[in-house]
Amino acid sequence: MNIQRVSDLPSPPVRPENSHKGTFGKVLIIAGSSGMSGAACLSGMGALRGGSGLVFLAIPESIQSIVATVNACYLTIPLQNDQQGNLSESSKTHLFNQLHDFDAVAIGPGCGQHTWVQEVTLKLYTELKQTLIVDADGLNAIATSGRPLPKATGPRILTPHPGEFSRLINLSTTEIAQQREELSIAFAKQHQVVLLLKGSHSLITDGTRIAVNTTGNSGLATGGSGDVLTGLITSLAGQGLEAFEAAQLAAHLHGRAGDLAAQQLSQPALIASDLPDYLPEAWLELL
Ligand code: NPW
Ligand code: AMP
Ligand code: MG
Repeated sequence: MNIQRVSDLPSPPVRPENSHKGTFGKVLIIAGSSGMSGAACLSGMGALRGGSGLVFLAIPESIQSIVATVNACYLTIPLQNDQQGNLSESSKTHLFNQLHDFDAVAIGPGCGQHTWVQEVTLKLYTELKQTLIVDADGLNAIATSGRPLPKATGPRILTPHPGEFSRLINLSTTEIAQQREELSIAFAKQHQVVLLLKGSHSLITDGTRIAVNTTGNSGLATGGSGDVLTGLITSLAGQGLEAFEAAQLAAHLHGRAGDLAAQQLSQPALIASDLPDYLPEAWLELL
């Protein structure tokens, strides 16, 4: 297989002196559900510390007040859904009518496996022109749709952990562990996406290039860690980084934040909400 191995990190997004918040991207993350409001908050923090100018969180109305008070910098879009898990027509219209305004969109962290998550994920996947990051329940929605991955209308970044990848490709996590690179490259090539297969030494591939992330430690194996990563990737894509580069740089920064956090806090005591606090130091190493 003729694949380019990438070891150099991409340059961080340029921050011109004569700039404003619009310069640094307006991103939307569709996340959270009752019981998993934390996933929305953590991905929002990843996006804010990633450098985005504006971070919008589209979240179920029932958790809006919780999420909005976690950080004053979040902008929130409430989603009304009924007891069957369907999104109201007014919420759909409101959400879809403003999509053109965003520089990058993510769906999945903590969304749960509701009907609306599948509907919105598939609609975004097939219609959104901008970069879409699909994580967690966005990936589960694709896996349970019973259909092959549809054709995309813009760049797509999929960020499964081995359990989520196993649901997407119908192989066991043991089989995946035995041929991580081959399976990731084949999937990215077949579906023309960027795949970030998470774990120790996460892989990032677009089917023609592969990067192996060298940062991070087992302290990152803690609930919510991947949700922070999703926000960070979305932020970098929203600042104009090409999909492969956004995923590669985000994986590096996320892992470095984990390494710096572990030096101070230890690996066992590291929790996902620590990561945004260590992203500034991880950034400073690159600037
Ligand atoms: P095991 O446990 O080893 O048998 P799920 P999730 C497997 C949200 N969160 N290597 C694992 O296998 C997320 O965003 C919300 C091998 C198990 O079978 C999602 O929306 C939080 N196997 C939702 O929760 C904080 C691996 O996959 C399965 C593996 C569910 O996401 C937590 C578990 O994966 C969380 O982020 C690996 N490296 N990693 C919040 N505070 O709101 C996993 N597996 O069922 O997709 O569950 O990842 O927790
Ligand atoms: P998630 O399972 O979605 O919460 O994502 C977990 C995040 O932590 C991913 O970015 C993984 O690459 C990272 N991670 C998990 N376990 C390890 C590990 N043992 N070493 C390095 N990174 C890890
Ligand atoms: Mg996750």
